[in-house]
Amino acid sequence: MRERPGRTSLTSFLPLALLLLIVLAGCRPPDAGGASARAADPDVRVRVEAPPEGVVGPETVRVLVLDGDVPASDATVTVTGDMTHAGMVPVVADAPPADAPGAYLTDDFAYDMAGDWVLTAEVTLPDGRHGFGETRVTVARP
Ligand SMILES: [Cu+2]
Repeated sequence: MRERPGRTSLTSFLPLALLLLIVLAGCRPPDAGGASARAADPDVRVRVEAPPEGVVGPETVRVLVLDGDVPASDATVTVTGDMTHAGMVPVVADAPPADAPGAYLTDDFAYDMAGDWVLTAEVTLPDGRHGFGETRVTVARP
């Protein structure tokens, strides 16, 4: 009645692997997965600007978009805030065009928890090309 070592290690590894998969999938919200699955055009350059130290509550996030070297003022821009730990609902806000060519500002974005955040801007140009940019912010309690 000898156990086959190969079989034993496989059956003990499988549940672990499944659990790891589930945990990893949970860390990554479906929105962000879909966004990164779409190809970014290398000409669409996106910079996300927010104070690196935030406070729980409203924040204005600024996004700068270049198409090559030319500011792109007719893009559709969405900013998604994800916390770096699992189980949070992402904060999503539109960023309409702002004060300067190629600049966009969120008008309804707010941090809802203290901790580490990743802000991702998804940009779509009128011709359908995409670009992405991100920045990290540490948010404190007010
Ligand atoms: Cu959180």
